[in-house]
Amino acid sequence: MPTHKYRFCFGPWNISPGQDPYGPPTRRDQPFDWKLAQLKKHGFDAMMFHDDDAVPDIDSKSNKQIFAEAKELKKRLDGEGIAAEMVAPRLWFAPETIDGAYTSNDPKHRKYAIERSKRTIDIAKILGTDILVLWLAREGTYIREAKSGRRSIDLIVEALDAMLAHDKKIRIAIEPKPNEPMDHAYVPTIGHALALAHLTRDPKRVGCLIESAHAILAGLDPADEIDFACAFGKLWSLHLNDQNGLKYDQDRPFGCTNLRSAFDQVRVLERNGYGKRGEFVCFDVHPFRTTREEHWLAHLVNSRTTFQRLVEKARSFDEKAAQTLVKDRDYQALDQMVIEHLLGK
Ligand code: XUL
Ligand code: MN
Repeated sequence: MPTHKYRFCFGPWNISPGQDPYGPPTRRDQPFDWKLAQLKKHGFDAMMFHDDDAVPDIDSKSNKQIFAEAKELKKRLDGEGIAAEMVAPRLWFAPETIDGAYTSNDPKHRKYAIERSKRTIDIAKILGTDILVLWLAREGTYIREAKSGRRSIDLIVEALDAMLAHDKKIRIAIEPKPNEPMDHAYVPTIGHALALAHLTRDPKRVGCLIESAHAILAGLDPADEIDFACAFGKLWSLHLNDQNGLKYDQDRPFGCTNLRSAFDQVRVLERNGYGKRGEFVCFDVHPFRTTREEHWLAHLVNSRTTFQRLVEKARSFDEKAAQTLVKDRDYQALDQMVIEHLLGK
């Protein structure tokens, strides 16, 4: 099996202060500079950005100010030797996106969402990445009768077309999630994301980002989702984490709940040569609420360690022996072979 080195990243939101809907933060919030220093100190290669991680209070700033601040950030990143992996418009916070962004029933709010997405593309360009990530957080419904599903698809395609036209180089990676904050999202799986690409003006520039927890929430196997996206050459980014069943989005450390599923994800990444075309392995994980400040980066470092240990496991897995068992249709023995391999025998 050909080998290569992986490059790792996370976002500033992954060093979170611990609040949940039932209680306040348990750690003091830290400024961006501290987070960047932590990323570097722990040997990560790149940072992911929401538009307002890159340019705080973006809605109150002129384009001139936005571009100047993005350029300033680019200088700092270059100085630290840190790449920007992607930029994503945070289209779920502003009053304009209460009823959705591209699918809002209010045309003024749809316009706001598209304009903000174009600014995000400009920021991505300044930061030196051609990846725009779209987590379509509020593109869905709280009640089925509030929107037309068909019209919503047309509106999402219209918005994607406006973004593709705004910049000839930008690639859009859609990050599907089936629910939360919505009851049902319009783009819940990788199949939906890649089908949408074909309705746009430039299908080649619309791909996807897979998050393990989001696939699990859709009742799907993250490894199969990875294989599906790779069959189309469309896996442009990745949020590895874990999720214990059909609950709220947990963003647990990679491998925390289901080590075998984590092994399967790493195995298909290896098989598909993920990372060889410049893609990064990102961890969209959060510290537990109970985590003390002195252990604040542990969930990220541990996720990377688990990933690297599983790369070794994938590379040392006896594929020939496995294929013999497949040929004999002895899946019971194959099952035990995987378990013994993971247990270290
Ligand atoms: C939400 C989620 C986001 C995106 C970035 O569940 O995963 O953090 O990854 O917008
Ligand atoms: Mn994510």
